[in-house]
Amino acid sequence: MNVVIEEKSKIYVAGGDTLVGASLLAELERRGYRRIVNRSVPEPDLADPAETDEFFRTTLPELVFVAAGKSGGIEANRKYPASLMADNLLVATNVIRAAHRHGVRKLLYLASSCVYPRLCPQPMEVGSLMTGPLEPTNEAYAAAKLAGLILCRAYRVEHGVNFVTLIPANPFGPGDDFSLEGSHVIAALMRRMHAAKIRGESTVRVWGSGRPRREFIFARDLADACIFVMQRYEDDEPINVGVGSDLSIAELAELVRETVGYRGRLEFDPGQPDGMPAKLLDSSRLRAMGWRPQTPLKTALAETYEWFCKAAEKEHGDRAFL
Ligand code: GFB
Repeated sequence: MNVVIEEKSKIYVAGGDTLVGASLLAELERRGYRRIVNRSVPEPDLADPAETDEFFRTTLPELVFVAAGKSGGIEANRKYPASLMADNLLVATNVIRAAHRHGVRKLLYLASSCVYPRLCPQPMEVGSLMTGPLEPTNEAYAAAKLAGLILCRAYRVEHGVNFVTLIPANPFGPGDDFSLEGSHVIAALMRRMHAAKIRGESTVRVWGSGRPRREFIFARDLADACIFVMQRYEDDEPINVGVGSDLSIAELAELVRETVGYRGRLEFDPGQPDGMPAKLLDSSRLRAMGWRPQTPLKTALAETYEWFCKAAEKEHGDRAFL
């Protein structure tokens, strides 16, 4: 049942305004796919079942990438667990149901690496899913993502549809959320160090102990992997998508400092939560299928920072962060 995405395939990226969704749209367009639903029809409110159903009924996409649903870093997860969980449950349910009802040929659901247990053996294998308690700081969001993953599997069992799940490492890149409350670590540190550089401040705070380890994937590489998986992966078991290596938050902070050109000191704040101690995915299955990430971390950080500087300047002009 391998799916060949043809130039004329009708494709819908649910959540075209999210980091991963926007990267997917850019990548699909770069490859010459012409019939992208997002380009001609505005996306509905995917938390609304009737609107979502009507959108699928009228647009009839053949292939659907599900990159929709609210998300955020550790702080947003601590403050807004109910909003994040409810939105992601609604979006997953509405999109998956409508996709089945309106005959979508294949659907790719994007989960998140926080679906693994807090103390999962590293690297995290799909077999470890649901073998232990979730990380408390993102339990609600993770439970919703797990529900989406299981819902895809349930639709396969009950209706024989071709719905698959991809579990990505932590994505980042141009277009990321750089807001104080919503950002993940890379965007947050870039923003803070950029501001400190401009204001001439001597220290920048880094949350937590600096010891947690994370695996990061550049959004463009993740988009490439999503298209690869859409074309070649058919199993009911989710597939991990990572780059195969991780680093500590302290190491990451140093890399961001180099990228930004900030010369001050980094100060760790143990009063802030660490979240999961480690989150490295076992991506051997995808590797064995021949997929490789294209962008080294340093290059990806530089590209992200360049985008951020331009966006900040556009919004605030010379007064950015002064
Ligand atoms: O990126 P982040 O919020 O995502 O945090 P998670 C990663 C690590 O960076 C944590 C540390 O150990 C944070 O304590 N960190 C240091 C910071 N400074 C900062 C900062 O200024 N901002 C932020 N945000 N972190 C999220 C989950 O977990 O990742 C979601 O909450 C989702 O559910 C997403 O899975 C991919 O990897 O900890």
